[in-house]
Amino acid sequence: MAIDSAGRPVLAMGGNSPDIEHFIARGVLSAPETSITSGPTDGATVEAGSVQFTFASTAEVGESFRCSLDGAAFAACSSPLLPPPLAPGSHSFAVRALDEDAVDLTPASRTFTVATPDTGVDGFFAKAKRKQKQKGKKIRLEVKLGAGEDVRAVAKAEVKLEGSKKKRPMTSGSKDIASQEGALKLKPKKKSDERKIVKALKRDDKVKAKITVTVTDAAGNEASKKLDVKLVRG
Ligand SMILES: [Ca+2]
Repeated sequence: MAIDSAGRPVLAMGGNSPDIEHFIARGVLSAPETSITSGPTDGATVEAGSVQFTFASTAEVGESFRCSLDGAAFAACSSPLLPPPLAPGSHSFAVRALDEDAVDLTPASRTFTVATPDTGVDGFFAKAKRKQKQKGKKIRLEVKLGAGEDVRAVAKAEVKLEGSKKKRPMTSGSKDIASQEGALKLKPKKKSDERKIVKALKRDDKVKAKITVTVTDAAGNEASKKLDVKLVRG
């Protein structure tokens, strides 16, 4: 085989023969180019467990791949590649194609970040006045709450009147607490309960309520707090 001035092999017969096509395909004349076709893009932040790469190359004969995760030695791999679960933080991925004779000397690579999983509600608190004063014919309980992130909040309560074991439900309905801090107002689910509570307060009976405040963050994590209060005539 003849060698040209640049050190490349040339075919004596020249022209566009099938032999040349074969030579190129075998990587003698050019190494395959590798490309990453899907997966985390450069600089992206992704959820742990969602990382998967697919890749392709220009190799035509005997294509295979070698992958490297976080700078480890290149090892045989195939597309799609689903790496083991990655710890939160920065990661890098590189892949190079090989064909029968040559290896891609310029691997395709991506650098990305795996997000810290959201496993809880940040900085949640809820509080209520121990004595909740009631005026007129409406019964209302109020709680204050907040969180270090946006949450959806709901408060529910069970009211017990002196001398009765019956639980009379109150609820606030759901509310978005996006400004870190907010309040929820609860009212009785039933008008008949509201009337009975008003009457009990007029008699100065003991009226107690157990409130449960529940918040849910954007990732679906829940936190809740129970608060014991008394209802008094105000
Ligand atoms: Ca959270």
